[in-house]
Amino acid sequence: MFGFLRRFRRDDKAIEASHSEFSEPLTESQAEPGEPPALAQDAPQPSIGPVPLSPPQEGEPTQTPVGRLWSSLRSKLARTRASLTEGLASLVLGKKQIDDELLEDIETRLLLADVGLETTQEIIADLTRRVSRKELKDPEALLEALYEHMVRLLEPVAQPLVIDPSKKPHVILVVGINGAGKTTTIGKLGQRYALAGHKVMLAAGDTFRAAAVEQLQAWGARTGVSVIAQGQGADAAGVVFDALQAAKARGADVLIADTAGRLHTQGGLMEEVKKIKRVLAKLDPSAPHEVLLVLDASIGQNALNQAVQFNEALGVTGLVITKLDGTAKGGIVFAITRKLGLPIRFIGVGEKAEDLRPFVAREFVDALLDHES
Ligand SMILES: Nc1nc2c(ncn2[C@@H]2O[C@H](COP(=O)(O)OP(=O)(O)OP(=O)(O)O)[C@@H](O)[C@H]2O)c(=O)[nH]1
Ligand SMILES: [Mg+2]
Repeated sequence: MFGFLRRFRRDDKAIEASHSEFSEPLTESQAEPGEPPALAQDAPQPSIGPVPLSPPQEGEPTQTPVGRLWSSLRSKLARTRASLTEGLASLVLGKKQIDDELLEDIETRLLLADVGLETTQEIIADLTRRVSRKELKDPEALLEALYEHMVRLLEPVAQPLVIDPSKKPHVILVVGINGAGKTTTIGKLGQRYALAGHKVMLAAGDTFRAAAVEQLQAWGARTGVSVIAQGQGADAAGVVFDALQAAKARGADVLIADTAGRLHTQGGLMEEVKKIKRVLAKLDPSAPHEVLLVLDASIGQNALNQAVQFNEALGVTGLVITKLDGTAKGGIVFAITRKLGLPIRFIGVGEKAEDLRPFVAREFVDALLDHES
């Protein structure tokens, strides 16, 4: 069931009932930009028949942590969801037949959300084929098929980052271009693993940018995680080498190494990060155990080329896609998946420590399409 269809139906009923003495005005504040306004929570509700049991809507109080998480991911991905679902309800409801207009509208929305031409065409071709075989009986069934198709595309890459307890420490090397969100992601990851009971250390391997070390130290102080650092201008590979030695000596479970932002076109800087990788392997031949590439979702299709080049140079083993909260182009996750097929470990949906979420395909598509599983 899609929340935007249910709300749209409910609002229709509310408008019909708006002259009733029980009805109260709809409030703007509960609606997200671009979404039809929801009914005030404590207003007497007109009778609209059975409402399916569903997760809470934004703005509703939630009792359980699971409820809070669900509601919050939906609100974090609001921009992409709005661009994918806005106005779709009016196009779907009241239609008995699936027509070309609806298929074209879905195609345009997928393209605008940066899902990418190839993936969009593949999805539309699949839906069209199923319509012509009469497998999809009405527009709502079409949307369900779209939803399932999108989940199927992402499920193979939704692979969590598992900390191997036999590695002491499990070394995570974090790479990416300037401003992608590497240091912030490391701060969030440090907190996540520390809360999970791991002994975590961070290595301040960005010795290039002024204040990079302080930024990591501030995260360490905030989350109670130790940071191994030297000053700005120190040799990055040397800092990371020393950090691994210290982490081994202290029996750390996880070491996460920050690196300076670099473009894949900057040959010298790419060599530097390759060197970091090599020196880690001198102390532990199996390290780094994860090369985590951080990609900024808001830079759209440019992220694709970067990812390919970083992968070729460094053998990326996992991705974090950040800033999905600030963009209407969250469909880039599908384009990245098609191009690379690399495991997506986490998504970043804000600047706070708790705004790093393990990537779960169904939960992600639920939030994008306002779907309630
Ligand atoms: N909205 C939002 N902002 C984010 C997210 N992740 C990081 N940021 C912000 O993006 C900006 C850059 O983040 P950094 O972590 O410094 O990025 P970086 O890759 O370490 O940058 P360099 O070290 O300069 O290469 C900061 O203002 C972060 O707060 C996210 O998921 N959502
Ligand atoms: Mg940084």
